[in-house]
Amino acid sequence: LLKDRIAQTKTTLLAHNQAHLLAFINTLTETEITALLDQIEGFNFTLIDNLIAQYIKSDVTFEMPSAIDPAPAFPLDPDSQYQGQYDAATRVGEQMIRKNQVAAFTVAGGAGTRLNYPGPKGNVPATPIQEKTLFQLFAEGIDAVQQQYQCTIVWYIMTSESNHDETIASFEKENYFGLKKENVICFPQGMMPCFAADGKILLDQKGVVSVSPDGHGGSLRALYTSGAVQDMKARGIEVLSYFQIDNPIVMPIDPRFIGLHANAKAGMSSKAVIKVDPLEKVGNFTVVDDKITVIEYSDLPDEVAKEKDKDGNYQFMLGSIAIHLINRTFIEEINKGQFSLPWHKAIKSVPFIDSTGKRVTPEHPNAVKLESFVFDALPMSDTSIILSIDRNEEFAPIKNATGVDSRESSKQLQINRAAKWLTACGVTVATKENGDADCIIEIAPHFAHNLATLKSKTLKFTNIAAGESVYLG
Ligand code: UD2
Repeated sequence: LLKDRIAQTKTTLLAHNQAHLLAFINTLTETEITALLDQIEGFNFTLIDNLIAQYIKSDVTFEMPSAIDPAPAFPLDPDSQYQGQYDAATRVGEQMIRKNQVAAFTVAGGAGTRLNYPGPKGNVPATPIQEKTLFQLFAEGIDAVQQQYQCTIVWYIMTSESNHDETIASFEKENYFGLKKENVICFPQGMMPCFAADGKILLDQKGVVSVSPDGHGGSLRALYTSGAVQDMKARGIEVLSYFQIDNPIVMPIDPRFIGLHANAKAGMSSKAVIKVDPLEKVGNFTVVDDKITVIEYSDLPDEVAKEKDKDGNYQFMLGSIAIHLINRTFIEEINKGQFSLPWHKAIKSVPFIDSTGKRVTPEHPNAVKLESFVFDALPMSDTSIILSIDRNEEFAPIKNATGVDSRESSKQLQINRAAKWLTACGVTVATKENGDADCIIEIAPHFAHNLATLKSKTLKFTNIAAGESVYLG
């Protein structure tokens, strides 16, 4: 039987110019051979051939649309008319939350190579005093919403092959951080083979093909194939609140955003920040063919990014911080329609087995990884809204080991937000000349997950002096 499988796989691989994947089969045990065949049989070689032609062998460049317009957004500072809309939307969102129609969804399948942290990024200690992990922080944030609205918030988490078991183990070890185990659902995303520049798939070991996660865009298929969407349907969940694992101050569930999205009958929506400058490295919200479309910073020519309107203001200042709402029915519809997202190419250093069977760890980028991006699904939605938000309130990413977007910079942003909330409650907080809080503050989501909740608390102090450490938990 095994011989037959090997022969069949060989024929397929020869037809697709990938026969080298079985080059070391004679050195493998039967179990290793079976695992290798399982892996290879899982690939769609017709798709892979197309990808190699389109993305690896050709010098693919982004095709700039012939016309792009700035995207409209609900403003950060509403006038009285918008305020009325916002208040009504908040009531709608709260109603949906109370009816258990909203779930949280975290994409946590990335390799996190820039952070250089072993294991799931959700285990990174993130908060300034208690060093709570990202998983714990989100769990507490989700539970705070459950308490506030006396509801159930199911939490879907997309992992990848390389961190799925460890993610589950982290939740098991910590007793799901107080959440009910049946309401935390982890599922792995799809994997893509890694390619050499000539289109040959790389071997990671003699019996293991080199693969990497297929990008956060893979979530739209993985939600469907894993059964998560069916689970949502069974529980009456209509909307997923999508956020990345790397942003500790994200609002896991935002009633106003949910209400604006629902009232507009949108399929997929986004939050946006005003970029700090036109070339900031985040996706750009634009309108292409009447559809909200994100163009990655690397694809938007600098001269377009810097275009000004007739009043002299930069036109394309709405940046994507990867916070979305996605309807269950939208995911069902696109999957029934055999959707495909464009692939984006990343050139990386990937260890491989060379033709002599030696494992090489290259010093320079040698491989192509292909990823799809979730925001590329936005134009598939008939309607899509954008809500402008204050980055100081909702965006403190942890991406790098040091410097910009590191744990350190994120902690300062977390402290600054806590200081701002406390100041709004009448507390005097020591501040540095550059505006940063000159103390260490951490507010646990269980204590207050937003300013309104903090305002309802009786605080036992009116002042935080320079160098002081205050934990509200
Ligand atoms: C992303 C956005 C950028 C901006 C920024 C905000 C892209 C291409 N760019 O940049 O426009 O919004 O975030 O912080 O998205 N992930 C998976 N599976 C994968 C790959 C990634 O789950 O296969 C998760 C990963 O765990 C993380 C998130 O997606 O939570 C972001 O991934 P990234 O580091 O590739 O995106 P980044 O920071 O370059």
